Amino acid sequence: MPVVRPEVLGLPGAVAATPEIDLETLDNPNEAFLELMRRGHDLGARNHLLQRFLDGEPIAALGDGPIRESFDRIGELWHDGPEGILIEHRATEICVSLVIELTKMVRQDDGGPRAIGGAISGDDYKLPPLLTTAVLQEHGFRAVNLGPNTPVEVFELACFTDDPAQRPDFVWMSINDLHQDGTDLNARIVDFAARCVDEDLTLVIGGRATGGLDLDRVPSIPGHGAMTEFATFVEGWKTRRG
Ligand code: B12
Repeated sequence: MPVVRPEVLGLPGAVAATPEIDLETLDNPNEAFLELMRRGHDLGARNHLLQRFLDGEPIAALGDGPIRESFDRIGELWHDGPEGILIEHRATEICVSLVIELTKMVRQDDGGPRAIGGAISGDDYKLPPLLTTAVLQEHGFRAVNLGPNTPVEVFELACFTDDPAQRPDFVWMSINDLHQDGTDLNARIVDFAARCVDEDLTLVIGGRATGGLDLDRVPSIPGHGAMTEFATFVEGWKTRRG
């Protein structure tokens, strides 16, 4: 029997099966995803993303492509009033659950390197840490996400624990809002980065506000503005590590 609505069974279906939106007129698939997100069409957005994932697009490419591009556009709508804010908040929640779902679809490698990270203090953005974690898992890491708004002391605790079994092999920070909360956040991050260099722990930073950090003291710390670039970096890192 034909499956009429695969999404109710938890299966991805063709985007064309989203009858109320004529996505066929949109030749760029990222535009189709934007349209689904703009309308809050969670099942359609899920079908679209899962289908592209199953067709072979890596999570990093989905993050830099449909996800980032749609938020670049949705992020402008608040200028037009509260409806724009509604669309933005709804789209964020839809996308958070989609990225979590993608993370569950990648193979878990029990022997993979351990990675930990999150977004810094004052940075409330959920999607960049979730996407970073998903990309790391897709590349065979055992990745732990500390989520948004993580104080530097928590990174220190997680990374420099005395228990060798708990120490990560790789740490990352997502910096999308370099919020100054009275403490000198920049200096704290740089101190943490210097300690990572001393203890031979790889630290990678990424995100929209990375350029606002003064990293002159730790020039060897890699910074990435996109997930595809980061995915290439982690593959090289794994090869160098052997
Ligand atoms: C959703 C959203 C919010 C939500 C966040 C909800 C949540 N809990 O996640 C809420 C409502 C909280 C919010 C609040 C604010 N926001 Co806001 N927000 C956005 C929006 C629409 C999407 C952000 C997002 O998740 N994008 C999707 C992710 C996947 O893309 P990305 O962030 O670009 O990340 C990519 C890269 O940077 C990189 N990357 C990111 N992190 C990392 C980490 C590593 C390790 C690596 C390797 C790579 C990497 O890879 C990603 C994929 O390519 C953006 C618009 C936009 N253009 O992004 C505005 C936007 C960022 N916000 C903006 C503003 C102004 C604000 C507020 C100040 C508004 C206010 N007046 O209160 C506050 C500040 C909050 C704070 N303290 O941080 C502005 C920032 C302008 C600027 N010059 O910086 C933007 C650009 C909107 C706009 N066009 O005006 N926002």
